[in-house]
Amino acid sequence: MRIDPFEKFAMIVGGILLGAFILAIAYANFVWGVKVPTCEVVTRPFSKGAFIETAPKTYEVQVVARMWYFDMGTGKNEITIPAGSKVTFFVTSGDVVHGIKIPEKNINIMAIPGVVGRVQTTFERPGEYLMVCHEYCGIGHQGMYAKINVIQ
Ligand SMILES: [Cu+2]
Repeated sequence: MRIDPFEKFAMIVGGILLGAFILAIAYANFVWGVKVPTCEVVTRPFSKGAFIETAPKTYEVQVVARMWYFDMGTGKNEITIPAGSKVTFFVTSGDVVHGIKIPEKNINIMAIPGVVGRVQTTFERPGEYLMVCHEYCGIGHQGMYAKINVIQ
């Protein structure tokens, strides 16, 4: 069977790119500790935010994205944690599709009604980290953000 040289070239380039992407994901995972966001199939969607300290410097945050704020169970649009804290975010939406991005931590996860997403990260350095909505969700979208205050 004869294979067109251009098709062969496209398949080789495609294979090389696929391998490069897999290596990049593996490198980010094992060297930088970046975890690929996952869907929690066994966790029931929740309707209220929660901020729970499960161990010293270890937190679980249930985030409910709503028009146009992130409910994290603290009564305000922010949480405060000490430097070095490991935080697991469980993310869902109470209305439409939103997105959560924490640019400094390379976190980008969708907030989808009826689905719980999970992503984990460690905040090593003190500072103010913005959590912004990156999925257009209505007229108040541009003001939809929350803060993660990491203190010394
Ligand atoms: Cu939004």
